[in-house]
Amino acid sequence: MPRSLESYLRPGLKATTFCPGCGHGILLHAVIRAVHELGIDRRDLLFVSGIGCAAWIPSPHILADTLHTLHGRAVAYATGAKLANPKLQVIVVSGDGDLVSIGGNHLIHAARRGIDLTVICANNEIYGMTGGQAGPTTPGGALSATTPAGNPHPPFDLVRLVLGAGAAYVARYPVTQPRPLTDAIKRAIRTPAFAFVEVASPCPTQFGRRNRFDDVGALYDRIRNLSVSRAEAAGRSKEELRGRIVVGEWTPDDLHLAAGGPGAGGAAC
Ligand SMILES: Cc1ncc(C[n+]2csc(CCOP(=O)(O)OP(=O)(O)O)c2C)c(N)n1
Ligand code: SF4
Ligand SMILES: [Mg+2]
Repeated sequence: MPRSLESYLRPGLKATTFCPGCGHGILLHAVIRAVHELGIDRRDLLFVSGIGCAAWIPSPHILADTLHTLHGRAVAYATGAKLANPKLQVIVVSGDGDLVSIGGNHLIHAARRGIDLTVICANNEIYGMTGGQAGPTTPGGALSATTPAGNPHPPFDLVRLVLGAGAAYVARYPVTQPRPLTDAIKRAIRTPAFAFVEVASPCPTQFGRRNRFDDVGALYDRIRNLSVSRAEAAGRSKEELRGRIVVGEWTPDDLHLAAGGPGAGGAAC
């Protein structure tokens, strides 16, 4: 991280909480850079997270107000904070399990109500912190602690889920595209309504090892190779897009389009 951004880290931090190769560290950098480039006064910022490895992105790392809350309840706490102090720039950063599994109802109803929140979902396609259980974003066929014979269920397409629920701005980028990811976070923060950014963030320890990506580089190559832009996706059939990560930005006008997320609709492993 460049020296100019170091002031965003809490003094006394000796080490990151993440395993070597975890994508969440890259996302931490993107969030800090976005806030820095927008020039937001740190006293106007509140980060909210639930429980999980991703929930450690803001707290204990970022030197700003942070609410590290209960598993699945980050969006509920964020809603309360925003209602109590509408001037606050409230940014939720949490995991796919936290936001979409146990917290799924809070997510879709906050989108439906149009609450002015920015929600950043670190999607590593698994419950990382608790030992690699499958969740609603785990690709079909993927191996996990709870699907040793392969996940029989298709994952949610988070872009379509949140857009369908009423979000004003939705984006999806992998951590392998840090610049477009940072710009998307900036646009989400600037959106004066419910905005959501899904971030494909590899988990080498729980997803990678179980799915035979012993080499961290190969796990990043997987995300890189699966990613296709909206423009590239436009000319491809549903079958061709199965398991691909369609990246880009969406608004309510795009609701009729199929998006296609990490592992969406089929085996990506
Ligand atoms: C009410 C409740 N249920 C279950 C848990 C256990 N738990 C903690 S974190 C977690 C999953 C986290 O997964 P995710 O949000 O995807 O974050 P990751 O660790 O993958 O980044 C679970 C099931 C809990 N702490 N509280
Ligand atoms: S278990 Fe996975 S998500 Fe958690 S810190 Fe390690 S690599 Fe990252
Ligand atoms: Mg996860």
